[in-house]
Amino acid sequence: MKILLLSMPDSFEHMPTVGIRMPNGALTSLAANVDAHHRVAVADLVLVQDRVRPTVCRLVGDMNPDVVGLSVMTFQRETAKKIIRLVRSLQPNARIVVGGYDPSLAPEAYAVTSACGADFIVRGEGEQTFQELVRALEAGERFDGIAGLTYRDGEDVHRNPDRAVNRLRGDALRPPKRDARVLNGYTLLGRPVDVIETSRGCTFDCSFCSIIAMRGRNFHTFDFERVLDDIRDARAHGARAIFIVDDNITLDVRRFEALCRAIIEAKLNGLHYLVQAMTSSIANHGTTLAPLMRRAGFRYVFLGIENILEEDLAFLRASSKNRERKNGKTVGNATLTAIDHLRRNGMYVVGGLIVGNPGDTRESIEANLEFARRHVDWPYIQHPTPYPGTPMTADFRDRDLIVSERVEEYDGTTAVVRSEHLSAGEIEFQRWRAERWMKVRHLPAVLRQSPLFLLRHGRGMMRHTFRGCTLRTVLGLESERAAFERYREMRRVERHYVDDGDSGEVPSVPLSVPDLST
Ligand code: B12
Ligand code: SF4
Repeated sequence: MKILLLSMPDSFEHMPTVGIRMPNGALTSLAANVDAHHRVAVADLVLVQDRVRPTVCRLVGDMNPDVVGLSVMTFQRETAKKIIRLVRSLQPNARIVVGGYDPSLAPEAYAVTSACGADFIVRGEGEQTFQELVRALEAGERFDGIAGLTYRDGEDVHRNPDRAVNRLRGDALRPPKRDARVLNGYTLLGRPVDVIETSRGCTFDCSFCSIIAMRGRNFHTFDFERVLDDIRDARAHGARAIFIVDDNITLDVRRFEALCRAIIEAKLNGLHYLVQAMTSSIANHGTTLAPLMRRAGFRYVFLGIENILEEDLAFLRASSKNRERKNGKTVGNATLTAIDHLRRNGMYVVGGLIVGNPGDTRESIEANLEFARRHVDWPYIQHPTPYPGTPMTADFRDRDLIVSERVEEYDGTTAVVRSEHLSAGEIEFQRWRAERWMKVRHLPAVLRQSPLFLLRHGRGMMRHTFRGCTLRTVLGLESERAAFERYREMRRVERHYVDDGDSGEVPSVPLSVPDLST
């Protein structure tokens, strides 16, 4: 069968495509794990953000796919629906499959109408479910035995039982098939970038995170041989930077240290690595871990600081992963020690913070912003976002603090919830105004690492960072609020990655769609 797999073009404020265009790791893994005789093409639409419609038309026209699969996050839902509608108009017989976080956690949103609904929803991990689905489609068999699948049959929707998570041992999953990609141009500040995985899952239960609703609390690892081969393959396909997309690689610190050693021994430490990490693991093991990470080639570490105030950490259920321990005793918050270990070993800290929680005031947000100004290299400050299925969403709903149900705004930097003291707009304004200048301060570091990139794209990066501002704003002739409103309007307009052909706009689907789980 001919299979076209697409990831959505939507990006958010901290991922300007001028500097960052990451591949979607799910699609190459799905491509590798269907039976070998199928023809699979993978297209990451973030690479063609300004020409989504012609690209999809060309791909569908060239390939005449039997199956089109879409990988979707929640804030990309509306774009996904437009693309489904477009594909249906071009290739009415193609079967449409959706997967990823949003279809898994809000399957009801994808099966409402035949015009923009999907035929199949793959919930949770996708490789095996998709493999079995493609087999069934090819053989004309029934779908009722395929775990993890929701499917439409006429007007009926069937939800098969969940699939158990993959334990990743041995040959459970074939490594990603990067040759299936039909678009190129992945970049991280001028370096060709790729993604790899070494493990899946996490055993914590932070209230804002989608992982637990997606797959439960568990942690499974790939063998190092597979990981090293995967890195070699990414390098052979041109990558010079590798983003390790594990949910939480720092859960098992001894394993992470061994992985660093394996990377060094395999002489794969000439690449630049980026990773997400818990502050507690880095703080409590930094003396041995951080130097090893540096020798292995780690450059940027995304630290899940979440918030510097205990009350907010408790709300986010992120206190335990941010604790520093000495001699078996908790001695306080781990963040500063973790930052110190990383920086002393020449790594940059991407500071993940979440501001705008229910109890937040102007002062508590400012305390977090001031912390970011002083201690992180690149701010990654977000607002709490009520993604489907997370405990935090239920909490915000109970307190009646959600102000927007338009999921296309659920990108993390658009405030869609208010606090008990501040409006959503005020929260976003406060963050936006402060964060732009923090990003400017990192430019000398970018210049040192990627001088050519900065020469070529520095203006574009600045234009993105200060979107909405004009000369009048810089000269103080208009208020920053005016610039902020202009920025929000630009953001609203740029969310329309696909013109819809007919009405131009697709109305948001209300979250209270009927339960289709029978
Ligand atoms: C890597 C990553 C990124 C990377 C790369 C994203 C990319 N290009 O894919 C970067 C850093 C760019 C990123 C950014 C963002 N991310 Co992100 N990211 C992740 C992370 C860490 C791992 C995802 C991954 O690659 N896993 C490995 C692959 C193999 O697994 P997978 O994606 O789950 O795919 C499997 C299944 O979902 C399924 N599947 C997926 N797609 C499809 C498609 C089909 C057809 C089928 C059949 C199956 C299927 O099968 C796959 C294989 O088993 C997750 C989870 C986490 N711990 O935080 C968050 C996560 C996906 N990100 C999230 C979010 C919100 C974002 C941001 C909006 C903001 C933010 N919080 O940072 C931005 C926006 C991105 C943008 N386009 O601008 C949320 C999504 C929540 C939701 N409900 O939508 C997650 C879950 C984190 C969270 N906060 O809970 N992200
Ligand atoms: S530690 Fe990270 S991956 Fe684990 S639940 Fe918390 S945010 Fe999610």
